[in-house]
Amino acid sequence: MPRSAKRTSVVVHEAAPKHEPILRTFIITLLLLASAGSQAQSLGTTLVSCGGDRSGLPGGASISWSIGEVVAGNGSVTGGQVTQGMQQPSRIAVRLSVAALLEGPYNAVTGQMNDALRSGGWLPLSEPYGALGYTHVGGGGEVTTGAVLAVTGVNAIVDWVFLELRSGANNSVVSATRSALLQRDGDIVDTDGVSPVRFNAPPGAYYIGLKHRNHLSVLTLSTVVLGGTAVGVNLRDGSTPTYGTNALKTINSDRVLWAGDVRGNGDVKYTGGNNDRDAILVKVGGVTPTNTATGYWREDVNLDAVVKYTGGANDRDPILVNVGSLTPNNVRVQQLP
Ligand SMILES: [Ca+2]
Ligand SMILES: [Ca+2]
Ligand SMILES: [Ca+2]
Repeated sequence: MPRSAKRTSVVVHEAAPKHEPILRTFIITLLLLASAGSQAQSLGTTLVSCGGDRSGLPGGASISWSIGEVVAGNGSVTGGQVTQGMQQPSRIAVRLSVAALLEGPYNAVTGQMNDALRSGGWLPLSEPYGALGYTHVGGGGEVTTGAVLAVTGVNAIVDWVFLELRSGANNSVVSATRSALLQRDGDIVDTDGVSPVRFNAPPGAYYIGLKHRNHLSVLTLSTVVLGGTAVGVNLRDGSTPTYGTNALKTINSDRVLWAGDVRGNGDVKYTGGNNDRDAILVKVGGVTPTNTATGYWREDVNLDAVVKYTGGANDRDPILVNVGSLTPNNVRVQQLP
């Protein structure tokens, strides 16, 4: 029995390392390759140098940069931190205070705008323009707070607006955008409800553009030099020339953005293809013109939170008035380059 058991044990040992010759060949090949590599002594001199380039920035400025400096990270010191390497303490920004009026919610008696969207709780905390297809440059996704929308009086928020900085070298080129908030008295403020609007853009000369989701856009005729301290641009009193002809409507001594571009396609149109009137009818159901739709809708031309096709304070009449009540086939075209 013991001899038999020993013989069995030998058989097992012989059968197990079947692939050993292949493995051994592989390891030897690796060693040979490594040996051959270590004997190749033809490495030339390597020069490690600084690198760098110049990159364009929004607004036409440029920045020079290098990769030659070692950044070793932060270190703590008493009362603060030190960072090895160059550092920009904060992002370059310019600030802008635009004043403007929208015709839709404008009240010619008070000279202010209604804030029915806000008081009715319809005004969104997030800016609507990204979702509507407006192209943001640097801006977008702005969010405000319930506390900001709780403010009443002349500084109550009417709606979100869309501001553009266009290149001082070319008024067709949008350098930076921000969604901002419009107060009842026309002040356009940042998402905190009070501050001038901040753009991540270098100081310089810009054309200022203003858009609203159902009014015709407007652009300043001349550039405005912006910097870290807020600069005011008044589009409500006629003191700031605008691009094109009749880009703003005059009511009393005020200038207002033309209401009625429900489709947001750059015109106010009452009849014909893609007109702005039909969109209102569709919104109230398309069949019964006396129906209404409540909420935050682009078809709500006068921003009273109700889309209305007929009857008092309807949203259709301002479109007809703005193309000319006696010339319903006319089209009022947005004045932009
Ligand atoms: Ca104000
Ligand atoms: Ca239109
Ligand atoms: Ca309405």
